[in-house]
Amino acid sequence: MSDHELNRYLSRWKKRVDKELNKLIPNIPNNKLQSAMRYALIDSGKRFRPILCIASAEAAGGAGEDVLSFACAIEMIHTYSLIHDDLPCMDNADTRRGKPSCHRAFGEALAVLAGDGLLTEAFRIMTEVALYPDHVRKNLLQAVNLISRAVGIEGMVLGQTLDISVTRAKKLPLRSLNTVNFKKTALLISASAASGAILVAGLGRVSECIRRYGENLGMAFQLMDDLHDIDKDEPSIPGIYGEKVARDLILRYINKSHKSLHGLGSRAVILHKIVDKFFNDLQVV
Ligand code: GRG
Repeated sequence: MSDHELNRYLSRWKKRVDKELNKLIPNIPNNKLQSAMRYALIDSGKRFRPILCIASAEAAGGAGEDVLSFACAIEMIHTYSLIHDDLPCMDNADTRRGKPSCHRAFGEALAVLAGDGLLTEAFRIMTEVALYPDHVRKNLLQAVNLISRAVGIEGMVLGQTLDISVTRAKKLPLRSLNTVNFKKTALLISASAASGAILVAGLGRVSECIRRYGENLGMAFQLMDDLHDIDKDEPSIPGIYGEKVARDLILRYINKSHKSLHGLGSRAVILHKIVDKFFNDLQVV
């Protein structure tokens, strides 16, 4: 697969995800809650996590369309985390996805509720059996359980809690920073990929390879983000241990991500290409 073909693949699925999200959270006049949800969600973001879910479903022998609603629900969870992360009581960010953050545009109370709404609606969509064909329905429970664990009190919510508590510490062990990255970012990316495979093929060797692929990709993803935005007030691996340590770690995670897919052969070509693109685009080396 050429780079051009991968770009076409990514842009085709991004459009498909955007169209579906637009249907799932419709524009209802005079509905402030839904307007705030749509403001944060619609026409923004790379759609990295839903596309990973779709590409993984295909790598596991299924059809991307069959997991589309589930993939959109994952994007809704991701968007909720961004809205809440930007709040004054968290990162206090004025902008997100190239425009004023949700609380800047709609006020704090509505932004909190928009995040709550996106999170809750995501679980409704993941479990709305009418949205899925029979062979996917039977795997919904396993996939939803994986996503819940990834974003819950042992996953992203705990990661964010740890992140807040380490913010004032000066020198943190690498292991603690890795734990924050793992919980805050890598678990959802890993679960996005693995859920696609679980939905079409059930739990098993293939979904396990893809889960590990996503875990390593997720760790590299967070380190890349830190590398491009070294914030002196925020403890991060490149900030505390230097860019070289971060770059070396990214290379190790990228290699492990590729290696995790070895058992899948040519079915995993798009998953490999996604790592390469992500790696090249950010010009790590
Ligand atoms: C508030 C419970 C709670 C959790 C927040 C994920 C997170 C935890 C906060 C977001 C802040 C952040 C920079 C997290 C690191 C992960 C990351 C790089 C998110 C941005 O994801 P992209 O690059 O963004 O996929 P787009 O906008 O393209 O979707």
